[in-house]
Amino acid sequence: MSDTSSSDITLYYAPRTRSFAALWLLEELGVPYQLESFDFASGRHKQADYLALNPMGKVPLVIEGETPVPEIGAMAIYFADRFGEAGLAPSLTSTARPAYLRWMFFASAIMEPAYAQKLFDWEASAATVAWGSFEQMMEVLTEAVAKGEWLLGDQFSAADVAVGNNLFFGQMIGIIPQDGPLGDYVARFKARAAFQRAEAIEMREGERFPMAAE
Ligand SMILES: N[C@@H](CCC(=O)N[C@@H](CS)C(=O)NCC(=O)O)C(=O)O
Repeated sequence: MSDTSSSDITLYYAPRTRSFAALWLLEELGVPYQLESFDFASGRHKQADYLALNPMGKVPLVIEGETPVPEIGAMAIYFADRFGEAGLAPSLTSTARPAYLRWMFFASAIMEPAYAQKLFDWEASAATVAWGSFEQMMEVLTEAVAKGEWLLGDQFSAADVAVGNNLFFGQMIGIIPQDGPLGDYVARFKARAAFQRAEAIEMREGERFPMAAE
């Protein structure tokens, strides 16, 4: 493993994908990075060198030096700690740390499969599957974002990026409401300067790689 003390960060990115979460995270952290943007049609994410770094062949992928950091949750936790001065992660001994980690896992282990259940109309017993149900996920999250400005209260954290990116995406596909506590929370994070910088990059890259005609 190479040393990560001097940072040299590259984000492998494709527009209109979950890569937006990593872009927004890096913009929130305010660290320099290189953007390796590509279109899925190029098959870049299925080439051998890429698969050696992320065997899932998915984006986003961040490389620090020679160290690959795949999976949004892992990169959010790792980089928020790595660049702690940005204030995106409660310290290891903070009483906010368990809630922070809980929301990180909520994004990938509960929201993601709950979205899939809703989109693909899966029948599953809420008591048996790990994510409960889409409705239960929505109820828990709606209540949480109604309580304060951010998931941890006053402190915006990398967990807001992980959960927020899913909500942003969920609004685009019409399964997350535009109004009410969830809509208000989305509006709050969309007003952040880092989100808007990331959105401008996403739009620029989307124009570079337009959606293929059906
Ligand atoms: N669990 C992954 C999900 C990433 C993911 O689903 N990426 C999709 C795009 S939104 C992808 O790369 N799909 C291309 C493919 O699998 O061929 C993460 O958190 O990073």
